[in-house]
Amino acid sequence: MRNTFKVLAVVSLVAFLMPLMSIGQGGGTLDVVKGRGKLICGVNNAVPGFGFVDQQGNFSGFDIDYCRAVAAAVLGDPNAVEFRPLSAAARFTALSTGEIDVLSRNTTWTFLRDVDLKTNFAPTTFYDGQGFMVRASSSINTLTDLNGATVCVLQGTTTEQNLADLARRLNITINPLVFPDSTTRDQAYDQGRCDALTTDASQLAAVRTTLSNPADHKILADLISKEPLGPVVRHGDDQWLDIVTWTVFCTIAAEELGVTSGNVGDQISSSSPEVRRLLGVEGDFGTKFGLANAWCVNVLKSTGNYGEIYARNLTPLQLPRDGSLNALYTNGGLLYSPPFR
Ligand SMILES: N[C@@H](CCC(=O)N[C@@H](CS)C(=O)NCC(=O)O)C(=O)O
Repeated sequence: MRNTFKVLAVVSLVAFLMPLMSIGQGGGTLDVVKGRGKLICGVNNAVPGFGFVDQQGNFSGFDIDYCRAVAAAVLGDPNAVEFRPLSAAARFTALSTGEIDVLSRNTTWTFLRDVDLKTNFAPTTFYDGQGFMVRASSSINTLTDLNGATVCVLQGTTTEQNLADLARRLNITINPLVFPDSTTRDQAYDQGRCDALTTDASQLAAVRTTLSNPADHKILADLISKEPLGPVVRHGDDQWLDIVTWTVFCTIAAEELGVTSGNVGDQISSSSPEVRRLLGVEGDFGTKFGLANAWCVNVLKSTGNYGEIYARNLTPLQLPRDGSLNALYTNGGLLYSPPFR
């Protein structure tokens, strides 16, 4: 009798834990998302251009568009997304526990995040680097001038780690003043509690516009790190990683092949073999990973190709694309999709 109870208890515990374990390991995310009818995307809500929510609760930005692109690829609807705002420090726990299906929150691909936190990074969507802002009147002009400086920085970021590395590398003293969110960090800098503010360079110009007197601040020319940003999923679900990966490549390849949100309807009758495979007219590529063959058409109709996503969200921030790492490889940049074949 006792043994029967034990067996029953173990069986019910396993039955209860199995779905959680499979989510924890990332298995079956596609089925979970399809069953739920919406994607849950971990995002930023405080960084204009990348991930931002307005007073009406509308989310916008480059990373937000990649959430919409995945929803369009998987569910055929770019609006079938719940955006889950996450702090920098909380984002990886939210991913590993299955609270979110994908993280799209200006997140840098690093060895430890990939290997130790057991995540997988989709291709880089934005190549960033870490920079500094100081008062225009300050005598800080180069990195070594930061010796003795107090620097405002966000907790749980590569920014915080790179700052410590910089001090070690240059053998100088830097006093970090660490904040849990960028609003309090920026206010502290504005109030003069720090000599410098450091973050991803893509953010610095936007942060400057929010200060009481933007013209009183200058951005140093030096960048101290590589910050390849892109969407992130859990280890252990190759199909889901493939879907997020090729959704990014769909936007990049489309730009290279000249397919846009405006002409995708016409391009379906293109005679180019690769355009035909990209748009699912030939090759049944969608069904190979559990999606409709028009998955990339749905992405392009919703968000447009990479160039359109960039122009809509990042060009207004005065982040020029030409001559940057974020240009297509055909234009001297690093954006390069493997072939659709
Ligand atoms: N790319 C870096 C930094 C990411 C990051 O958190 N950046 C700031 C940009 S200002 C941010 O997201 N701030 C918004 C907030 O946490 O309130 C990383 O992955 O650790």
